[in-house]
Amino acid sequence: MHIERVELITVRMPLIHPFTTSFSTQTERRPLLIRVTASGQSGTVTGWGECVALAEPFYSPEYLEGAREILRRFLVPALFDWQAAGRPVAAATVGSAIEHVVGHRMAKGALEMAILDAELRLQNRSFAAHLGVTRASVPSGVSVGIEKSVPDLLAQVGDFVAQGYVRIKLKIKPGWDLEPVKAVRERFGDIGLQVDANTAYRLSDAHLLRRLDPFDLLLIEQPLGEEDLRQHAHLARLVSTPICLDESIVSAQSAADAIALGAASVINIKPGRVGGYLEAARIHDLALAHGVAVWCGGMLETGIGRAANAALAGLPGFTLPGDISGSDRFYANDITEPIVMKDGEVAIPSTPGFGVEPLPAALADMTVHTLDLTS
Ligand code: OSB
Ligand code: MG
Repeated sequence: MHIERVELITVRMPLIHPFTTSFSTQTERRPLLIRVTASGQSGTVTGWGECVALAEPFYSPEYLEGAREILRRFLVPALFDWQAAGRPVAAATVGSAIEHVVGHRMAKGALEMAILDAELRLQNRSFAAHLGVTRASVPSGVSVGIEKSVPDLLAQVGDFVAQGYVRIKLKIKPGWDLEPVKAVRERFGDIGLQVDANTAYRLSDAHLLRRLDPFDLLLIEQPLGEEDLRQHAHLARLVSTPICLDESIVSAQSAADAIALGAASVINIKPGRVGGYLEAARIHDLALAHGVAVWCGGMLETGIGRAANAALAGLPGFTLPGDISGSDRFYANDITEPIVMKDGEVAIPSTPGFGVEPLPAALADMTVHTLDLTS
C-alpha cells in the first residue's frame, strides 16, 4: 500500500446535553479525524481514523492540540520516512514505524486506524471479517453523566431505559455516589447497572465504596488513580463489587500487570487509549485467556469510532455490553450516517473497512481546522 496523502481534520460537534464526569463538564466534542489517501493494486481509497483525545488533558495526558502537533511533527513524517525507505506500509507495520516516539497512544492509534481502514478497503474486506467476528450486532450500553439532581438523573436514565439500552453506567464522584445509585436501583429494579469514578476516590474511601456492595452493580470502573494498580488490588479485597480498570490500562503490558496483581477482574478496552485496534485485540486475547471479562469503552466517538468499536466488541471475550450507544445519545447530527441502537443492539457494519465515512455536507459544516501533511 502506498500512502499518497494524510490530512488532519478537526471537527466541532455540539452535545445535545452536557456530559459531566468527575473530571469535567463537556458541552461539545472536537474529534480529530485523519483522512488517508492510499493506493494499491486494486486502486485508490480513502481511509478514516478518529483520535479519541479530549480537548483537555483531564482524562488522559493527551489532548486535542497535543495530538495534532505530535501527528504533524513526528508521527506522520515518520510514516512517510518509513515509506520512502522502501519499507512496507500496512496497519501491522505502523506501530514499528512510529515506535521511537514515546507515549502518545491516542495519536498513534488514530493513525493506525486510518491506515487499517484504507488497507481493508483496498482488500474489499470489513473490519469484522478481518477480526473473524461473525455476529451481526452487539448489545448497547449507555454512559450517563453526573446530573444536577437525582430527579434529573432519574429522568435521563428513564429515557435511556425506555429506548431499550440494556445497561446503564452512572458516573460517580465523592458526594454523588450512594444516593444516585440507590435511587436508580430502586426506580428501575433489575437493570444492568454499573458505575464509573474516573479516578475520583482513594483507597482510604474503601469503607464508602463498600456501601455500594448491596446494589448488585456489574462493576465499579476506575475508582482509584491511573497508577494505583496495587491499591486497586487491595481495594478488590475490601469490596464485593468487581473492580474494572479504564485509565490504568494503556497497553497489553499494563493489562498483564493488572491481571497478575489482581487489580482488575474486568477490563474496559478503549482502542484509542491503548494505541489502536490491534493492541485492543491483543488485550482482548490476553484477558480471554485469563478469564477476565472485557467490554468496549467509549470516548464520545463520531460514527467512525462507534462503527469500529461495534466490530471489535463482536469478539468473544466482550461479554459485557459496551459504551456503544446510538449517535443520537450524544449528537443531533453525527458526521456519518447515524449509528442506530435498535432493540438494545448496535449493528456491526459488514461493508469494507470500518464501513462508514463522513457525509461530505456534514464534514464541510463541522470542520474547524484542517492540515494537509502530504510530503
Ligand atoms: O471514563 O469511560 C470514561 C467519555 C469520555 C472520557 C472518559 C469516559 C467516557 C465515557 C463514555 O464514560 C462515554 C461514551 O462514549 O459513551
Ligand atoms: Mg471510564
